[in-house]
Amino acid sequence: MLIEAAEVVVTNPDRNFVTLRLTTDDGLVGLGDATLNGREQAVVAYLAEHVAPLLIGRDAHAIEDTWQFLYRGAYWRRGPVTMAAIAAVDVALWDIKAQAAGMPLYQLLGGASRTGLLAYGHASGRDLAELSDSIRALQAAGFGAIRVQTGVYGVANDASEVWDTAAYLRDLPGVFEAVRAEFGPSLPLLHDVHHRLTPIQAARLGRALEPYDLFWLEDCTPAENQEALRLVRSHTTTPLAIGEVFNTIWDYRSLLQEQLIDYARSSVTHAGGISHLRRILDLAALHQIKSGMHGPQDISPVGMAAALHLGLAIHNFGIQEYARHGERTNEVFRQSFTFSDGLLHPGSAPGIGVTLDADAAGRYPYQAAYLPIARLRDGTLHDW
Ligand code: GCO
Ligand code: MG
Repeated sequence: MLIEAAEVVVTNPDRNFVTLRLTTDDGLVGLGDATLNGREQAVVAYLAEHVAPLLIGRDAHAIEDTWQFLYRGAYWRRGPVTMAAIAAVDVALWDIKAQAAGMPLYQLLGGASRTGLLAYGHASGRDLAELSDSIRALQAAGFGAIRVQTGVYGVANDASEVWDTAAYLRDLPGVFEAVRAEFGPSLPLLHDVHHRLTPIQAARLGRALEPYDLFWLEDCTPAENQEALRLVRSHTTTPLAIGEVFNTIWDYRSLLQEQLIDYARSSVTHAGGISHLRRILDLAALHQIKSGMHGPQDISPVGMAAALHLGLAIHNFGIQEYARHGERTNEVFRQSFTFSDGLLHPGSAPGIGVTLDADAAGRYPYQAAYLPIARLRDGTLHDW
């Protein structure tokens, strides 16, 4: 079975998405998500100009050899653009292989290791009243785990935000005290620091939040310097999640081998696809670290579906982020996965279970859009 066509589809139903569509000489169509929020066109060019021409005529079943060909054959390795492009090819080929086998992809990855995947949703609010309403709305929608953000990140609706670390460190414990008082001790609560603290500030926050028993504290400090987490780890037992901006196993090496984190956050879309993220999570499993795959709205339904198939099969699944997509996105991407009683399931459709409606996609052209930035009160640029 040979790859006969490789097309890059860019569409913007509720936000920009980049999708690779591979077609075989047997007429099978595989999809891969290649969306890199704010840098979408870089991946489009990488795929359309440099990868797609090389794929035509290759054996569609040769997933591992194609992965190695794209990783080693490019000479220039790693990085978010390269690994998103490789991920899209990898997932599209796994989609094709599972369709050819007539089974949902998770069956090729070892079969189901659980009945469903615990999902968490995003609650936010500019004050405690708004936050409480947001949490209740997610509970009503069936979520059994909730990410709590307030006053910062997640509610900023302008392109830049003023950030005040001292105020954040002073106020956040009180937010969780109020949430625990209203929603009780057992609701799994998560929080995303979004790379904004120094290691010692992160250590202080982790310790201050211990009474509120978080499921995880995410991106507590920028982790390119993986060793920085040794300081945080030595001061707090609050579970740590890191990795949504990581794209290869090399980004995680110390974090995993020294058990400096509890959850690895990479998505299939940004970490080289199913083939590579599985390697990362197998290394994580050696150190009792679980998955916490990134699942915001800028991971497309194709990337989400791939994450669910992998998450259902691996033993060390932890939790799946599920920000839910808008109506127009669901019009473009027809999905088989389901969400009920707090659990996601990839479904039993052959492949990854997502189809792309090209006509609908064509109705929503690309529009450049960028992530917000944050600045300190004195104007210094800060991590958003
Ligand atoms: C999360 C992430 C996102 C990112 C976004 C970047 O935990 O879901 O931090 O909110 O900001 O995915 O594109
Ligand atoms: Mg995050």
